[in-house]
Amino acid sequence: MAIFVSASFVLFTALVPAWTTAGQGLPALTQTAPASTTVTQAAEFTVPASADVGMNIIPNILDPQAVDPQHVCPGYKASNVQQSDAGFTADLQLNGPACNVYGNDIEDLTLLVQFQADDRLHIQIQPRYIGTENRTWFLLPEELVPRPSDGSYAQAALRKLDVTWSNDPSFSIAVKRKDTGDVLFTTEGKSLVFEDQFIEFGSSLPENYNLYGLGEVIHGFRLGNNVTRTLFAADVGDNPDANIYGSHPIYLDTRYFTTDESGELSYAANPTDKGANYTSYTHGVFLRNAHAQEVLLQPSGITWRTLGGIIDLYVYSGPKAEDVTKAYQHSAVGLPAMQQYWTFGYHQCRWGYQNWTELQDVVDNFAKFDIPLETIWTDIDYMKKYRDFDNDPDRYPYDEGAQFLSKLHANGQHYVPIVDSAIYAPNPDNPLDAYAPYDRGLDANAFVLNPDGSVYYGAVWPGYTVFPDWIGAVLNGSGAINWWINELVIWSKLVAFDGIWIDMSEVSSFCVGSCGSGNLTLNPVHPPFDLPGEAGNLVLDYPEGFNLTNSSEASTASSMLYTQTATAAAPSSTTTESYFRTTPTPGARNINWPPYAINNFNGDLGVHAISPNATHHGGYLEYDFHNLFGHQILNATYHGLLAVFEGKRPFIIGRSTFAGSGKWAGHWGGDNASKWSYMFFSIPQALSFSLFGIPMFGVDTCGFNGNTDLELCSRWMQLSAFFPFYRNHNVLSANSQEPYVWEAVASASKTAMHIRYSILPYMYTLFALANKDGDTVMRALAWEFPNEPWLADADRQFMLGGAIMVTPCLTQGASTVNGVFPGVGDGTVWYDWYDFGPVTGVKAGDNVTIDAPLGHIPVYLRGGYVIPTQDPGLTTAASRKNPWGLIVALDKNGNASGQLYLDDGESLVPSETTWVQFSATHGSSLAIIPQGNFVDSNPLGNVTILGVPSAPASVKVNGKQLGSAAWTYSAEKQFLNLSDLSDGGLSSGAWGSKSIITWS
Ligand code: MIG
Repeated sequence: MAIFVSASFVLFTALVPAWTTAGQGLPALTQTAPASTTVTQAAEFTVPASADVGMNIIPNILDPQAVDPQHVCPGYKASNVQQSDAGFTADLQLNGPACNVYGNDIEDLTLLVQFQADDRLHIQIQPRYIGTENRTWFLLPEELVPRPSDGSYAQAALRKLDVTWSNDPSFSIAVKRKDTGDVLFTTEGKSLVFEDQFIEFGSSLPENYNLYGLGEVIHGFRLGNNVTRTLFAADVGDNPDANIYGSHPIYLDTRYFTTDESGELSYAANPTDKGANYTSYTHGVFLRNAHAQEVLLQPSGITWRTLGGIIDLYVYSGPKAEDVTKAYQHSAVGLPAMQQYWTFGYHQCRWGYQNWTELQDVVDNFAKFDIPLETIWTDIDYMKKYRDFDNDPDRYPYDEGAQFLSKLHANGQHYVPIVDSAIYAPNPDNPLDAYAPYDRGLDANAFVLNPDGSVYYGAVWPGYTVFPDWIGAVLNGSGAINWWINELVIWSKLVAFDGIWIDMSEVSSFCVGSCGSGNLTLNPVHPPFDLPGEAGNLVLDYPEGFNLTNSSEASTASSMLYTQTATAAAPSSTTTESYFRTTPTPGARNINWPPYAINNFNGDLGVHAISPNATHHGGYLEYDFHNLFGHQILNATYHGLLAVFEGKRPFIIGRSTFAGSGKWAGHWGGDNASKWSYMFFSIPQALSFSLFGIPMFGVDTCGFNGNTDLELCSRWMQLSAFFPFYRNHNVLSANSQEPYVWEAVASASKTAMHIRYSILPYMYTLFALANKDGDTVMRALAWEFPNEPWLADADRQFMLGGAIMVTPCLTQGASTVNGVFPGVGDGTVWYDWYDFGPVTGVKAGDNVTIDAPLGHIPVYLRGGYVIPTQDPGLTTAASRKNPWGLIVALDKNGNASGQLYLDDGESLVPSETTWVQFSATHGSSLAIIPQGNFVDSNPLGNVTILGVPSAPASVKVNGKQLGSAAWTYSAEKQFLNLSDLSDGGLSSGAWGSKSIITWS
């Protein structure tokens, strides 16, 4: 990384990092500055790269000198056990001399066990004297992260879980599933460690366990038993296994069993026998703790380590995965936000769209090539010197933008700009540099502070910046949220955006500490690194597939990437490198350098983020709230958009998320690369966000960093067409990758978009169900087929709802893909989307080779489901005016069911809604039963019934016989198609009243 330092710059050390006022050591930092304080555009000062270097930290898990808390800590003893209707409470007291291993031991704790619901158990362990010792930072405020209610307890007989505890050799607690006696979580054999800066607890787990979740991480869906999950929001690329943007301290644990003749279950550690009968049980564990933490998954079990807070643990009994995710969303984090209909259209983005004219060209090109385009996005290019809420007057002027946007909107299309998390702090000596959002924010006490109460100044894109203080706003009533809402409202009058993309919300800062304090006269400041494309730093790499001519090489390359881990190599024992380690200080926390060093990808917690001792209004430390910035900016933006678009559902895509962000926003997968491995990783990442309750998920299609190519981009445009959030995004200066750039990609995209837009009613209905009941949208095969243990790690295929299975080709050079057809052992029928024919001759667990030439993505329909469709248009608005269709995929008994949700597609609380239930029975009739007051006047234009074994003699709609020209039957593929239902009165208002279609 180059540093821009010219000869006229002199050395100076006027930094006031945040920690100086906290009385902690000042790391050696030097910075160069112009000799004069007059800032000119020509000599733009650069924060030196050294300003973003912290202490040389060795992560505890890699440190040969690290002490294992289990070797030195005494654990606790329980006493004063009190039973109640809700469960029980006890006192816990340290069971020996304090170990103070990575903090100060807390002598006295309290235990609370509550059976909050039949299927939900709460275990809470916290310091006994929080109130009297004024250490409220132990408790995560409910205003920031609500607690599951403990209001109505489950009667003992109804409880699905059971709890036992022991004092031998020290306190431990175990949770059992009552049905099966299976121990789900037990701390037995592990001492509880509870210190002011370090908590450790954990559970042994069965051999070869199946755990999922604990994100955000780039990893296969099943986590395996040899990975440490670090949860600490970081501005980094999508490095496999590392901590990245979001924190979701929840996992699902699925266990497979065989049953003997007497009905006795036995745990199946290697359930590979395709002929055996398996059943599975899934439970979930949520730790309501927002501190920096890590979870060690080892062959023997799970160890949870957190740098603060309390043990606030919720166990969900399931027994199906969907029971857990529903209960988790209902009780703890909230149901996902309903999205506007248009958000399911195709989104085009890139870093590097230079001006409105270029944007118009892109929009025009989609039209020219007949490719659906719903939304055009702009990255930071539109901003005036990277300042939020401020357009560049030359490249993105407001007047020209108004014309562009009114034309776009008239065409039924939309526009979403990026908004960064940090706010420019202008040069106080230069009146021309004034920046009103900053001034208004200062007046509103909207920004994060230093420990001494002065404003904290970090550095991001625009130069030195301040950071909105969401924590102070929520907990202390300071002004960030109202200020942010107001800024969005003001800017919305200049730019008619339709949604907001939130970036850098970890929250990122390009220097350590308050590096801007005393230095604001140096603004504007260039970031401490070259931008892609700048200073000869071009994205010149050849696409990954460039030199690979056969698939075996490609799969080797991909598997290498897959296994690559982001953790630093463990230092050899002969290393002479000296690391910065801290030890506990009696009576005080070491805020900037906690004694337990998590395996943070950025190293020192203060690197590329605001400092842990940055202080929120009300005195709250960033240390205790770091993982919540990205969550709370989504909350503030949600309310901002409600103010801009009264009564309409806010559309927000955010980078950093926390448990519960789904109730406000969706998420994109962050900075992936144009590589085959990253296309694969998009599936497990999406499935994880399903279980986190953030279904509005998608990744940078065709890849962000690096150059993509025709083959990868074709495959990826087709794959992402089945993700709820469908956006192509590219890094600055990489080759263009809009779908029209290659003929083959254009054609592949159109094929896939034709399917996507056809099934929009199905996708929208899935979202309504997610919003109503906590259903997932993208689903793992294992969730839908819980009796097939060989699906436990299946993440190269996925389901969209219960009805659609996608089996994408993820291998460079390949023209076939291997896939399973789950459920066939139990009689599930699958139909090919393209020719409607049933899949035959497949046995349970078979890996079938499926044709997948470039431009074709295998998609299957599951028997037993009715899928509502609508003829696709080039926009969702056009689609919504088209005739409806139904695909009725009969199961082996001739039955199928499904539903359709209808409303205006945008209202937060729609006044008119309709649910339509579809139910096919006996292989001879389909009932359509609408309920509600939303009126839709489009006809039912087409009904296709799959799995009809012989040609019917007559087809009737509402008792009226259809003419023979109105339907056809395929004997070869065994489907019946009704292409004209007008005789049955369905030529308009398909869902106006009850209808029945019969064939026999
Ligand atoms: O420091 O706005 O993840 O999507 O294109 C990089 C520029 C900032 C990171 C986002 C990426 C976006 C880029 N941003």
